[in-house]
Amino acid sequence: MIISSLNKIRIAFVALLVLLSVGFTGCKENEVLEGNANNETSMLPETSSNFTQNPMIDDSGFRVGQSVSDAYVDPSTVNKIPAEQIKAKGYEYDYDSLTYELVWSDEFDYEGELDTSKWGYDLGQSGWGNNELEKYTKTNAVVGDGMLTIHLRKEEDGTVTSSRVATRQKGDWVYGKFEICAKLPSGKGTWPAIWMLPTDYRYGSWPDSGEIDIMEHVGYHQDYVSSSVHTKSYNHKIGTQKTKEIKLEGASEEFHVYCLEWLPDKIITYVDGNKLFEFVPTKYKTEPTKDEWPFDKRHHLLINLAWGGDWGGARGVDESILPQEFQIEYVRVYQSPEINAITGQK
Ligand SMILES: [Ca+2]
Repeated sequence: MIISSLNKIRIAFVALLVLLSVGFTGCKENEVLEGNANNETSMLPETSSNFTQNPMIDDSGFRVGQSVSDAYVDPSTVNKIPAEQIKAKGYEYDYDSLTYELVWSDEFDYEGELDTSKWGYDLGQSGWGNNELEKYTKTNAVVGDGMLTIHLRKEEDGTVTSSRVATRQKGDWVYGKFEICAKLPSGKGTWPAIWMLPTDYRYGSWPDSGEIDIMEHVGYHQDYVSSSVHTKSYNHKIGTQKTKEIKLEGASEEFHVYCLEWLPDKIITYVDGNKLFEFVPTKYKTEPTKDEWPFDKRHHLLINLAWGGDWGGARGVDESILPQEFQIEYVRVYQSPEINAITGQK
């Protein structure tokens, strides 16, 4: 998932209008999201002195529902981190002998709504920083038959609805192995994603605190799945994001296991056990800093099915392919005692 610089400028303007119209009243997550369903995304500069009074901030400190990764950032927190601290170096471990223990999972072996002890929702029709067309609701995410199904459908009023779910503040990790078994939707305009965003944005707003895309697929490019990372130095805005795609026959016909292995000095993704993508920051810079490797702070998982948008809708959308489904058989998170021992993680 990406944010264009043009959009950032536009949404900053809209954010100002929202601030003026809403005022500085406190808003709960649902009120904000439902009440601003028709607004554009909003994003304020991370140095804004208005942050602590921003009405878009929910109880967890996030301005949820306003853009793809728009979070409250405490400038004092950002400033405490040395800009030139060397990252992703000096970790010694035997990759081949790493062991992993299951620390979190959802097998979706229940019926009805998502388990809210594990998942939250990002709601609304904000464009999410990517000019996406869908409106996210809670009701488009349904658990049954042993899986989570995200329904993408056109409502009677013409709105195309879907769901975006996240483990933010309920499942947040530094390093680990993440396995998601999923079957993708198909058709021009669909854009399913399995990805991670920083929970605390310690290094600043997107993309400075990082983004890990485990799996993305756009319907007009059927059977090509990709993984990417975004950082301050490597991101879509400046055309330097690190990304790779592979052909995956039957991506929308069968379940495949998408896996992220997040280590203290590299990120690797796999599909069905085959390596898709590898990001080793020291390949690009001898002494990486947070600008190349912000991935030493906790991140959370997101699963969503977008409609249209800068990438998903790059060749238009075909409403005749609706409804579509994005099915997730399970989500499993593992951590390695060996890695935890050398990084001080629990
Ligand atoms: Ca299952």
